[in-house]
Amino acid sequence: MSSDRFIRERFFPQIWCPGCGHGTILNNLVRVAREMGLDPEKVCTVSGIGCSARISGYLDFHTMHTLHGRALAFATGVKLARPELTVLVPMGDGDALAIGGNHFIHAARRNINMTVFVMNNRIYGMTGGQYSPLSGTGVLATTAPYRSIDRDFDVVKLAMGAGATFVARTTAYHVQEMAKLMKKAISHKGFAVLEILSQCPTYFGRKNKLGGPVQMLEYFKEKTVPLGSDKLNQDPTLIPRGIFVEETIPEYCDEYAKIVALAQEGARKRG
Ligand SMILES: Cc1ncc(C[n+]2csc(CCOP(=O)(O)OP(=O)(O)O)c2C)c(N)n1
Repeated sequence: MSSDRFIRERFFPQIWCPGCGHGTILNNLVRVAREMGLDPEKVCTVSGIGCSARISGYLDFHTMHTLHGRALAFATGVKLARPELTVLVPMGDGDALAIGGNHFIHAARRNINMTVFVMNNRIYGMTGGQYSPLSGTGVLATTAPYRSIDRDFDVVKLAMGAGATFVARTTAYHVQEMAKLMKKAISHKGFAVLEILSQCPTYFGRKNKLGGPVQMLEYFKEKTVPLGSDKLNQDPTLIPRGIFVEETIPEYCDEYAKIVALAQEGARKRG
């Protein structure tokens, strides 16, 4: 099947700024869908609101563009109603972990079979560069003109703590690794989280004087290392990439189907 089959051409040109990492993620998702032989009729992409969330418009699957921070609630409904669908949930860091943080924790805890891509650009891109829970201290943002004093947190650790059964991290620089991890995350039966560090040159980069998209990609190249690398012990500022958790435990829709069967059996017995 050609890549065109996965693209909704009438939504183009896309809205992202030149050099935005989100375009690389879209490109890879299309490639991965083609290489995995996904049937577009059997995939549902559910997103909230944000630059990242726009990705669902560009993919010619079943798609739902829902409410900021509520993509996982909608995705849970879709998956429970139609468990045979492959459910993909692309989210921004604000969408997933500020307004949507509680949904993120509980979807992970349930181990419902879907794949979350946290497109982490450490800023609210769509609304003009407000700082997000993942911006971290010392960052300049439109809502932190004298630098942010709020600490960030580690998405990977949060996902692991909340019980996600596949947790991985990559960056927009590591394109082939990203494709590999996307395939693994999509194939995983359970709640899969793939954090993708993505550059926002317009708000995060410009405000923090990080240079253009090329310099921001070089930062990902230099400041991240594969999990297990010795360098992680030598330099605590390095960010590990790779698969942190991959485990199989009962999946939520399967367990729910068993409860439905029990309830039906009970109803039959009662007459
Ligand atoms: C309930 C609600 N609150 C706030 C907004 C405004 N809003 C739209 S997108 C967004 C943040 C987007 O940032 P992020 O999720 O990190 O994605 P990005 O645009 O950076 O990809 C906000 C605050 C909204 N649409 N709905």
